[in-house]
Amino acid sequence: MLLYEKNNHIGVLTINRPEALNAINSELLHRLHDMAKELSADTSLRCLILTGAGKAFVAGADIAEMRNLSKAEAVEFAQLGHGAFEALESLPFPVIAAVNGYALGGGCELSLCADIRIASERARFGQPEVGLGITPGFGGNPRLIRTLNRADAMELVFTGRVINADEALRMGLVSRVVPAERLMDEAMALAGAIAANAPIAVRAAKAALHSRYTRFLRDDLDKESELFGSCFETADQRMAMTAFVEKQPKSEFIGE
Ligand code: DAK
Repeated sequence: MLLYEKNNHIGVLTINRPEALNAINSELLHRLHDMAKELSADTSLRCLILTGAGKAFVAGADIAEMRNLSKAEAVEFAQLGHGAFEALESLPFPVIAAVNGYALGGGCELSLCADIRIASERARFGQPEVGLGITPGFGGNPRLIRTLNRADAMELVFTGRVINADEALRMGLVSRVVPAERLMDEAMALAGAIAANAPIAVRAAKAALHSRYTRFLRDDLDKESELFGSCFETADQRMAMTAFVEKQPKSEFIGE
């Protein structure tokens, strides 16, 4: 599920579940958490690139696994996700997300745990959760509101609209868009520029930049888990997720 390589102080971590467009299930969350702990202890690492195998970065949390969760299980799933994502976000060196394709739902949220996002022109971003009867649950709400301007963050979450790489650039969700075949070279060049700088200074800069960004983030994540749980076991959540898994059209939402 995870592939890892390291060369010249730069690590490349690839989410590798292409048959499900790298959708994140609980096993993958455990592996990501363990991997983040391992990487965090590697004092020779100066930068990490995070990407996805195949045509997706990550197409979201695994809807098939999620659809029958109870409210309590959903809160637990959110907490598992928050733990893994926070471990990645708090790695002591810079992390670049090289977004190669779909970054939807939990995938967009995973990319938000990186310090820098660069996108292939084929990348697509979105938080489609409200169309599945739930809220974003892996930190999308607090991280988007810290990353984008308020109107763009609200519009993305409330509409569930999927945006292309150019629109993501306009919103400041990514810092550059590159041709698909150049994505990993550009990510490597960026990582190389970071890795050529003084590692103690770069780690210190990351800690300084994160200080404000992460203030109150934990409170906001706890609030998100609670609200996320409240959407489960509703008729709308069950209907919308079942429709996705069974490849059927959705019925109208009824607010129950
Ligand atoms: N989950 C599970 N399987 C997925 C998946 C997903 N999110 N996305 C794709 N797949 C699977 C498809 O079911 C299909 O499987 P097979 O039929 O081949 O077995 C395979 O990947 C290929 O997908 P498609 O055939 O659909 O490929 P297309 O190119 O036609 O379409 C697509 C690509 C990305 C437009 C489409 O796959 C799609 O709409 N996927 C779902 C996108 C989505 O809605 N993502 C957001 C998921 S909700 C939480 C924390 C976080 C979250 C939720 C809870 N808690 C704290 C509890 C986050 C929620 C989400 O991420």
